[in-house]
Amino acid sequence: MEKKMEQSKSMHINKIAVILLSALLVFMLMLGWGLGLFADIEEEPYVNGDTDRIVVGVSQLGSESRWRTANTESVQNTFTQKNGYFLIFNNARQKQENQIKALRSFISQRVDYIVFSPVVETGWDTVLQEAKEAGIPVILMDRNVDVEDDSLYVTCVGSDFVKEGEQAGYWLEKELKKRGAADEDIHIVVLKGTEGSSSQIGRTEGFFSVAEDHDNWIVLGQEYADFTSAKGREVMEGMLRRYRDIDVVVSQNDDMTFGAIEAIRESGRTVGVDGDIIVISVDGTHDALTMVADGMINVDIECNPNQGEYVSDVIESLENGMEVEKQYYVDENVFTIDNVTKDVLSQRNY
Ligand code: GYE
Repeated sequence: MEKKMEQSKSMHINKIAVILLSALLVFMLMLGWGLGLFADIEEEPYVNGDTDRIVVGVSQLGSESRWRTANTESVQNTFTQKNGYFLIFNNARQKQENQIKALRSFISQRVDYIVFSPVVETGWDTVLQEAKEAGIPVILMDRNVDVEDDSLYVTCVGSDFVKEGEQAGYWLEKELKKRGAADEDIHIVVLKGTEGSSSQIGRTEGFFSVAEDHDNWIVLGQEYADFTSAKGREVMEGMLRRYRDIDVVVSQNDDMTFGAIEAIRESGRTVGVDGDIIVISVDGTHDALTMVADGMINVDIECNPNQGEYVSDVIESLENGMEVEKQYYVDENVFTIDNVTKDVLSQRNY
């Protein structure tokens, strides 16, 4: 009898514990919901073809710059459940082997589309062939690939990097004329982005195609600085030690520019419109445009990272059986102190 009472007492305690735990669980779920913690979590995992949404596998190359962060946000804000997509996103952290792994995993998951921003141009033939054989259309975003057979991808949505480089050159031409220095010796250093990436290759080609026409433009040095601020600073410090008379820095993205400007100022020299060294940058991020408005960066060639919607337009066309072009360029501008208005700055979300 006593045993029975003890048993029912402990069952009672167990019941209370279960009720309390369940209440706690419900409370925590509601709290999480309220805080929006679950807002981005898909309600059911994607299992090979088991969804009526369009499944897009996106392989992003890394998170080296402000531009890249904005590009990732553009993708994540576009390929949402609300817009009819199921997004599988992977960040390759600057490693081609990670991107190849991600692409293979998208193929084995039988996604509807592969979107990817290749860290470098070469070395993609095999994996893209695998995607083609699996019947999965590949859309390149931002950077391009260099492959034997261009039927391995459907289209590329990105920027005209050669044009960006040329624009940097044309601006310098005009500026030197304006200063009455068109025939003087001009000493230039170039900070280049990730070696082998199409943005680095195109911007270099574009700028040098203009520089070639000017015998008085003397390129003292050109080095890779990986599109990062830390590397831009380090490379610039070395160049300042090596070359005494630098007149112009051409930096292939804003993050390297920030690092370079720190190094220049620490060396006791000044930058920008009234400074010792002319600074030319690329990207047009909010922080850099603020420095253009303050006269610290002379010119910023815009590179538009908001490419998610362009890619989704391409997917929509493909879904409707329409033909798409092999290359789409996004709209871009050139910014100097004369056109970075308050409106431009307030609208810039990256
Ligand atoms: O300019 C830079 C980045 O490929 C256009 O990559 C892109 C470049 C961009 O990290 O900031």
